[in-house]
Amino acid sequence: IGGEESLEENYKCWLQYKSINNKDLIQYYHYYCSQLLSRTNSKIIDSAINELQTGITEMIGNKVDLKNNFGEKSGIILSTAKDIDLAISDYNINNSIFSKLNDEGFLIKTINSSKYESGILIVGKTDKGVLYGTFCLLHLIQKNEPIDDLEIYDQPENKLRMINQWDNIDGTIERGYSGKSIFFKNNEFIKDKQRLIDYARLLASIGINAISINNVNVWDVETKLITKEYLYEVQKVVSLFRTYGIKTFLSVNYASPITLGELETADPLDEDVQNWWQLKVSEIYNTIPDFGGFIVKADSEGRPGPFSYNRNHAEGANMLAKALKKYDGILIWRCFVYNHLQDWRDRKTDRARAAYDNFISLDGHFENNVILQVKNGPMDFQVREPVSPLIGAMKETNQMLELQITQEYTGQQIDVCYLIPQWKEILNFETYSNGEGSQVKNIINGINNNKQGGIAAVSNIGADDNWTGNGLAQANLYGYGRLLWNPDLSTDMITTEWINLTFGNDGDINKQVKYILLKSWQTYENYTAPLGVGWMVNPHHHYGPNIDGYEYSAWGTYHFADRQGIGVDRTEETGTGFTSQYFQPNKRVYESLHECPDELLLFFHHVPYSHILHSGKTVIQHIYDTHFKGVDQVEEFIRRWSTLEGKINNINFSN
Ligand code: GCV
Repeated sequence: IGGEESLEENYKCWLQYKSINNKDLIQYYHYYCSQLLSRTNSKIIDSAINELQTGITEMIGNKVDLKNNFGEKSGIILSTAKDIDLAISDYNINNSIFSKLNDEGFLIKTINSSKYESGILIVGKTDKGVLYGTFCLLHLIQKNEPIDDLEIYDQPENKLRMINQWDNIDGTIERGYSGKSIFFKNNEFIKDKQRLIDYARLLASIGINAISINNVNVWDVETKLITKEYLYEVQKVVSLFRTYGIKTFLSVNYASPITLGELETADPLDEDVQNWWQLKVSEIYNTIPDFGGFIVKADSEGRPGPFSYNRNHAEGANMLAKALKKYDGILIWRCFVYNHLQDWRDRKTDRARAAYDNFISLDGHFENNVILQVKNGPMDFQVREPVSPLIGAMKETNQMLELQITQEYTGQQIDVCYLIPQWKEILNFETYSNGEGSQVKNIINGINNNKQGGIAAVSNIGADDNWTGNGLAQANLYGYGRLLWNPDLSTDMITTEWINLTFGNDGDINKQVKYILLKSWQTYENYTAPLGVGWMVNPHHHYGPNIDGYEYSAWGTYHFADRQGIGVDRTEETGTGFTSQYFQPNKRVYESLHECPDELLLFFHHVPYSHILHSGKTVIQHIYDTHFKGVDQVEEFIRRWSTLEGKINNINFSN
């Protein structure tokens, strides 16, 4: 098991395009897909054509010819809505539904016309829609589904669907567990771009439309990415992603004018600083007219920011946003701002409060091309945290959600931990910020409220042959894209899709892999940090277990366990008052020892070990039992996975 074939399969992820063996099916697909024509010319549609030619050829063994007309036979027709006459009666297209689709939406329809070209029509509102429709059709074929009566309308439910790379220009990746960067090496851009093209294909196939290519911790060399020295290389990456409908962003150093040695201050209210950024931004857009914009980590974990000049974060962000606005650029400003030099004896300061406390009073003060990027929880991507109370609380400000695909605190791609169930819970969380119906997914998408918005997540890929170190972690990247496209897709459906596209349609594989994936998040929680306690990891590298790893440190991440009890009192009545940042009834539920859900108990309350949970067990018994249960569950995973030997080529699914 293993060898060349599995290497290639691992690399292809969910774009396997495995050949279909059933002769009847091949003939049937051949009937609809043996030729191809495009009514629209664009680079993005060229990517769709390439993908169709590769994918269909590999799956059904026949070359797909690009034609100007089909003659008697049928084929695939690509077009944007404006380049095709949708009113043709043979097409029988409900024009009114189509006109309601957003700019990235598409229609796939099987047409049997006697007068016009017949076959499968993929019409996008724009060329991006055509590309998304193309991947949708290819996935249907890979899943061996019928295509003779298709009528699919689909569109993304989030405006910005973004990936954040935490890649450093020396080739390392902060919190990366899958090898080195595919972008950079030894302070240069990697010249061979094949890996990036394949990454762009993977991302486009799940609907990702934006990427930032360097770490939010922007060190000295990376600061130069916005200078002549590197801009030309940035432009090459932008052009490559552009052909897959993906906008490219850069993380920038707030103190760039100083670090680059051109000014002595980075004060956002200083005129020289403002002019410096305006010139810088115009230089970037002169080179790269469709550049996405900047992402900024300011006043966070030692990075520079407006606080150094006694300016608030609206003043800090707006200065950059104004420079970008002229070019329709977006400024993504992270809310991960907290004191990382805390005294562990001080129980009044609460890191969980920080994002809200730093930003809430600035609501309505940001330029309309600023989007605040808020981590899903108030701390930092723990296996279990409540949803950040800042989400929804800033009603006059654009917000987007930040998730972490890379498994920094969830097993570092050594342990299996499928995060889709966690993300579904977050997206469905009812904030009550505007009464009922204010779930996270409705606040941040930018669609329901006609604002800018969406979701970003820290990538889990690297230069490993299988991209993600542990092959099962590919499912997190796949599921991330699918959830961004439509947060209402069920976990079960996304998981089945991923398994079928990656491993084929075998019933046993489906059953066992699904079992493992669906149980893995809770299993990981069981054997690491139950009841919302968090941080049971070794310092710096964050792979556990270490109960007191962060207890007597400056990072603000404590569990306050002693011989009497455990947990952080974040109530308004006796604790840090963090609970008061929530809207009712969430505030009441978290404040109350009796109503607080078990899984978050130690996040909100300090209790004796003998405290009885809703489950009827004491806290200490729960901690014992879950740890033993977690180990049993992992053993069961191993047992089930080994039953697939001989069925999965790439059973040694790690590098
Ligand atoms: C990029 C956590 C991580 C850091 C990361 C930071 C952030 O603290 O451990 O590696 O820095 O989050 O999100 O900025």
